[in-house]
Amino acid sequence: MDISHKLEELALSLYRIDAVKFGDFVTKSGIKTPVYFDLRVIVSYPEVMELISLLLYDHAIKESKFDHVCGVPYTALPIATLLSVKTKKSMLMRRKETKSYGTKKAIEGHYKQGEICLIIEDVITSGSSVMETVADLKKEGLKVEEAVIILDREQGGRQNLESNNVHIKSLFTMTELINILLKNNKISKQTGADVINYLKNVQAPVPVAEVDRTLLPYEKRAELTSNSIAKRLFTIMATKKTNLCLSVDLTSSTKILDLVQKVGEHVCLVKTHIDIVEDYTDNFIVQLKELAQKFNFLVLEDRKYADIGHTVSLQYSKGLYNVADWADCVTVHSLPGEGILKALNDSAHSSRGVFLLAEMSSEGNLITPDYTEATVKMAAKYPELITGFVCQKKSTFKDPSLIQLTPGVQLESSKDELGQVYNTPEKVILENGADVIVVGRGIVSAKNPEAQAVVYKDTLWKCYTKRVSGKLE
Ligand code: 5BU
Repeated sequence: MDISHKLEELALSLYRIDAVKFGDFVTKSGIKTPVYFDLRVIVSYPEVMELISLLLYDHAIKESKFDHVCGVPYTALPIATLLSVKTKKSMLMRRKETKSYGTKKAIEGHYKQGEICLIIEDVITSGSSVMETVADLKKEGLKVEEAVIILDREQGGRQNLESNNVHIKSLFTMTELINILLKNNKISKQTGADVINYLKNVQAPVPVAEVDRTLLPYEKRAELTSNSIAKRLFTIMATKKTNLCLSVDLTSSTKILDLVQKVGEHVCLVKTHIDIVEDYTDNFIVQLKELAQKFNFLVLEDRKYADIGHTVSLQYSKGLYNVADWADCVTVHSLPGEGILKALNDSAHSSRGVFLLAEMSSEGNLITPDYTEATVKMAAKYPELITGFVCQKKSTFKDPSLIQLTPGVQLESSKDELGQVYNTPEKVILENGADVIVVGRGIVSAKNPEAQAVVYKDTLWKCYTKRVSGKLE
């Protein structure tokens, strides 16, 4: 077929069915635009859908090698379907909605690792929607080398995608489309000039290349954080060469101080449950803080606050323990909503931090993926307060300035009789993204806790250095 003739026919059809509009609009990437392309309407025009799929096939796909097609949700899905049928290649579908249950897959369809998937998209501006689909497909072990597009708005999307090794073929650039409409007197010279001028001046923001937080060394991450405790903790870890947090779950203050005296030099953080101490006195805290000073570690009170903001601010700064006075950081549940963070933000002084609980280590806990995601979002509003998350998975958050504190760790995988689940240092650091590793009974109940703390410290640090070297096999 005569491709240029068919392309002209398509351009005019798109104009006729209002898939290309001229006026004042804002794109998905937040850019003001005098021209808007909305292909959602094509489902009402089967002849236009057929023409698009024929042109994509002839112009862009015939020569390509691939095993699957995947449309970027949602507008490109019907086109991808037509192309799947035409090429007799299977289709994959990416779920766009947040997954409510852990078992729901991001990619639907049958595929094998290493197979090649071709992306179909209607319009690219920054290229970020295509990149999201590419990222999900790559997570499944699929190869993605090429995307075929109906319209390239010429605002940086092509360059962004090419720099991520996704090659682009498009039916039209915006300039080509405008020229066809001008030639056929569908738009005025002024409108055409406005659009061309706009394209020259307005480029889509380049999506920031995503850094894998777990590959950055602690000292680099110390520079990125807005929370003073995270900065100190990253720095302590880097200088003392330890990412071990001792969870000192003993009920006698003398035993706690005795143990901390022995292992203080090997840890970056000591985690307390102050309400289990049977002989609490203010002097106990004075001595604990002296050890913290001497050995250069921070103190985390694992209080897991979970009440309304007003109550939590009282629990935090009043009462027998006056936690606000001495704990460098505390653990907090997101369950009651943002008020709990507002309360702590107001009552904590500037050199304090919060670890927000995004996941738990215990078997059968009721935290869902949606809860975790909402927790991470909530934290983003309080960068100066939040030190990091208590969580179990690398994918839980991306921000390299925050710290992943992971409990449930022993040298061998196991469980206790009350549902605590233990993973190994290798698993939590190399696979699950842990930055600070909480060990309680693994050290506290050992015959020689000091020697055992050294074993943990060395093993954990080895895993961390392997991780940041990037040489994971
Ligand atoms: P263990 O002896 O290593 O099992 O102690 C783990 C500590 O971490 C203990 O103080 C718990 O209260 C704490 N913890 C946990 O184990 N799992 C979690 O998800 C959270 C805290 Br949050």
